[in-house]
Amino acid sequence: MNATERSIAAAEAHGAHNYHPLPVVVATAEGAWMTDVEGRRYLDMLAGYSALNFGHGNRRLLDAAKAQLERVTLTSRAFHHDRYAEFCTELAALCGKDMVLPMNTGAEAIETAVKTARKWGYRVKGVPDGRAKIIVADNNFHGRTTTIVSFSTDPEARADYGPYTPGFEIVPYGDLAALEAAVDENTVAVLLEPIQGEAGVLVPPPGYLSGVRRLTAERNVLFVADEIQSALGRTGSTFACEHEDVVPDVYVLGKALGGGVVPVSAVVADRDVLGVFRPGEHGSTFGGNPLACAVALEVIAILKTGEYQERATRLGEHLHHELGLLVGTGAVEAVRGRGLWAGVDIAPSLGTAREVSERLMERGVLVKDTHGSTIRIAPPLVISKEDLDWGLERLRAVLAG
Ligand code: IF1
Repeated sequence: MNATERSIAAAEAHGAHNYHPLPVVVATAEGAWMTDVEGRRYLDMLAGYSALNFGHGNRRLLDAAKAQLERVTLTSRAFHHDRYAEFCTELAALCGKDMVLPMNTGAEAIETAVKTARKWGYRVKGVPDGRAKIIVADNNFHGRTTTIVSFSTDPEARADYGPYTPGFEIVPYGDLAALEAAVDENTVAVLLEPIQGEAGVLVPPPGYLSGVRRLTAERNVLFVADEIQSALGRTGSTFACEHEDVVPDVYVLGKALGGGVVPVSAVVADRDVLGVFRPGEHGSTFGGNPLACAVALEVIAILKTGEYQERATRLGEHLHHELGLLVGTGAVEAVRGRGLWAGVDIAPSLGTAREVSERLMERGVLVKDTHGSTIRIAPPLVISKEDLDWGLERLRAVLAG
C-alpha cells in the first residue's frame, strides 16, 4: 500500500462513513493548488465549498491568525475581549446593518436565525405562542442539525432523523405565487438561499428575490437570506442578493467569513430584529472568539477593497463563457451559476458526475459532484486566469472522453 491507500484505509477503519471523498489525500496547499501525500499537485476547483474564497495559505489571513494566536485565543463570552467590538462593528458595516450575533458553523448560524425569527415573531410581530411559521424552499441546503434537516427535501440528509421539528412550510424555489399563497398571519420569516448551492448552483428566475423582498415587506415577514455559500465575493459581489438590488432583513454568513482558517459564522440584522435577545437566551462557547474575530476582521478588510468581487466578476464571465461553449456538444446538458461558481450537468452517456470528478482528479483537477449528474465548480477567487484555463482544458479533455 502506498501512503494514499494507507491513509484512506485508516480513515475508513476509524472515521465514521458519513462522506465518500475522492481518493486523494491532501498534505499541503497554497493559493488555488493542493499537493497530496505522494507529491502530486491538483488545482482546487472547489475551495472548501467557498470557505476558501481567498485561497489556501492566504498571507494576510495567516498573519492575522498568527498574531492573534500569540495574544489570546479564547475568553468565552463570560468576559469581553478586545477584538469583539471591532469585529461586530466592521461586519455590521459591511452588511449595512446594526448588529451581529457570531456563531461558528453555518448550521449554528441558521439555527440562530430560526430562533431570531421566532422570537421576533412572538415579541415584535405578536404571533400567538407556539404558532410561528417559517417558509423555506424545496431542494434547500441550510445545514445538518435535527431542526434544519426537518425542513430538507433531500431524503439522504433527512431520513432516520425524526421526530422532526414542526413550524416550517416548504414551497417550490423560484415560484413567487406559491410563496405568496403560503404566507399567513403567523408567518415570521422566509428563509432562502439567493442561489441554491447543493441543488446544483440554481439561480432563481429574474425578479424572484426582489419579489420575495416586496412580499415579505408588505406582509411584515422577515426575509432571511442564507448567504453562507453565496456571499463574500463568490458571485462577483459581496452578497448574492445585490444582483437584484435586494437587502434582506437578516443575512446569515459563514464559510469564507473564517477565511478557510477557522469556522466563523454570524447572523447580521438591524436592532429591531437582533435586539430581541437578552443575556442567557442564546449563545456559544466559541462564537465570537478572539481568533475567529481576528481572522474575520482581515476577511472584511480584504472584501472592502472590492478586488475579489472584481476578480470573481471578470473570471466568472470567462468561466461561464467557456462552459457555455460546451452546452449542446453532447457532453454537457446545462450550465448554471454566477461569478466563479458553476453547476455543470454532465450528459449521462459520459457516466456519473462522480466518475467525471474521478477522471478530472486523475488529470489534476479537484471538483465535487452533486445529485448524480452535476459537477460543482467554485475555485478560490485568487485563481489566475492561466490556472483557470488549465483547469477548463482538463475538463474539456475529460468530457471529450
Ligand atoms: C456538508 C452542500 C455545499 C450551505 C448553506 C448552510 C450550510 C451550508 C447554503 C451549513 C453548507 C456544505 C456543508 C457540506 C457540504 C456543503 C454543501 F453540498 F451540502 F450543499 F457547500 F454545497 N447554508 N454547505 O451550503 O454550513 O454547518 O456546514 O458550516 O454538510 O456535507 P455548515
